[in-house]
Amino acid sequence: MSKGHMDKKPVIPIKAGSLEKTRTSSTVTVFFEGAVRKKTLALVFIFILQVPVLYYLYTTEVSAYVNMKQDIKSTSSMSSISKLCANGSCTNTKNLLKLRKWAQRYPARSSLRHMVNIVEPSTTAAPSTTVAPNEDNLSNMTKTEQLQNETILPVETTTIPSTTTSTVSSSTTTESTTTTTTESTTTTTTTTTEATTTTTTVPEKPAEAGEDAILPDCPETPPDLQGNIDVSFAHTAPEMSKLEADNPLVKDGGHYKPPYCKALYKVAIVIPYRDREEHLRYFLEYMHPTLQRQQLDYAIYVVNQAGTGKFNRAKLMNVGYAESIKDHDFQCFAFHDVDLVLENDKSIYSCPSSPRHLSAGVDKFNYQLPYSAIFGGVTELTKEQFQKVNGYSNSFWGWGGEDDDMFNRVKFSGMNIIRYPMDISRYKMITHQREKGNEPNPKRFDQIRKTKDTMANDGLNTLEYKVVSKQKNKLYTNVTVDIMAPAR
Ligand code: UD2
Ligand code: MN
Repeated sequence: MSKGHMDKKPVIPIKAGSLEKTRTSSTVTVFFEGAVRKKTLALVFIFILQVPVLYYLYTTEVSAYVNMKQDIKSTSSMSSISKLCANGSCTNTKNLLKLRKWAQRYPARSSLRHMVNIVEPSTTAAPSTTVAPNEDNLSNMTKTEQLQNETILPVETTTIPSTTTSTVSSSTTTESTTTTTTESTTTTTTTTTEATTTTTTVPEKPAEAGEDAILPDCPETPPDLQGNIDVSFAHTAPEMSKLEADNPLVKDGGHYKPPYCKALYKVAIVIPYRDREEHLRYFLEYMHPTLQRQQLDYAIYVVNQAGTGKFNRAKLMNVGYAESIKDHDFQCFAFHDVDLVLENDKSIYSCPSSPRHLSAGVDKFNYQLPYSAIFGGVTELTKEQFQKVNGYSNSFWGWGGEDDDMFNRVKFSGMNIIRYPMDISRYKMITHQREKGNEPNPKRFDQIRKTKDTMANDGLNTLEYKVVSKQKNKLYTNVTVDIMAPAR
């Protein structure tokens, strides 16, 4: 086909007025056309009206939501979450979970914990306030341990009052009172003097804040446990200021609570003490992080024997118990030599249903039990168990025997001691000489033979002491105490 032929388009004739005719031919159509026009106008009008409304919604609600999501997703805008939650818009579970995650990632940010506390009450059911004892499996015990669980007849029931006959001279301290002790205590005082501003008046009754109620329970198995801990005393123990900086969440008398869950155990760590300043710093260096990983609500009490008389480890334990329960509602007590450092954090300081001997394996004894009935080093008893045995004896002056007497008390009260498996019960002991004033107690063998007869009238119910000073340092509560020691 030629090009000219292709360009010729057919012309369709239109009759004049035909379209007009079609449009106006029906009154019905006209009516509808009008209606449609009006409707369109109305729709257009409505649409126009929607614009500012939609714009308003977008700029406020939608963008806020988008921003919030971005903020929460972002790993660098903690302040955004803070703002979101602080103004009350962070109330749904997802955001809370995010917030909690954040808070866990940055435990040092007390503001985050504070926010969790503020936001959570409305969304989290309050968990029960009772402390569940850990189920300990006796089958975990070795043969030697089982041997020592032979049944011993319980002693006659004795009424043990929970109060002591202590005389608390003062709740605040002056430097001069503590410097009257030994040279090394003076060094400790340097630390406590630095912390003078944190010294607080010790309340008569435990002041338990209700803040715990809003946190979920911590898990039975703490997630951050690492198992074996590399403990060494080859280096010089860090200065107290460094230890304080390393443990920012420990405060107010060496007290720590897990920030984002409610601890299952409230534990007082009671340390009998005199003139072991470097040991204490090693202890704090290793034990604070370990106890934090164990997610315990714990505080450390260093019970410092004043003066130079004969040392009495057991009586100091009783004082630590009596003083700690004035401060907090502790349910569990770990009686702990200052020179023992735990080497496996799976040995959780949770009081079980039976008194527990924690330091079964000590490097000094080749990580073997020296004898099956040993109950020295580190032990744990619940408040009820400790009251049941009337605490420790107050009458063991000098080295030895007080631990065996406690073993007898437990047995004569109808209880057995238990232990963790030997691969977990591992401690390193700081090497030391025996101090003057802690010479072996020659009466100890005779005393141990009589536990059954003496325990009812020698212990918590006959405890007398005088608090020289009680100071809440950052990493531990120092109780310097006059226990009326005979001269060495
Ligand atoms: C064993 C026991 C210990 C205790 C002692 C006998 C183990 C692992 N250890 O330890 O629990 O029964 O025999 O009394 O089973 N202390 C001071 N300053 C002193 C003297 C003692 O702070 O001047 C404290 C300190 O906490 C020390 C503890 O008392 O760790 C026990 O004294 P030790 O270490 O001299 O006795 P040791 O190692 O023979
Ligand atoms: Mn020792």
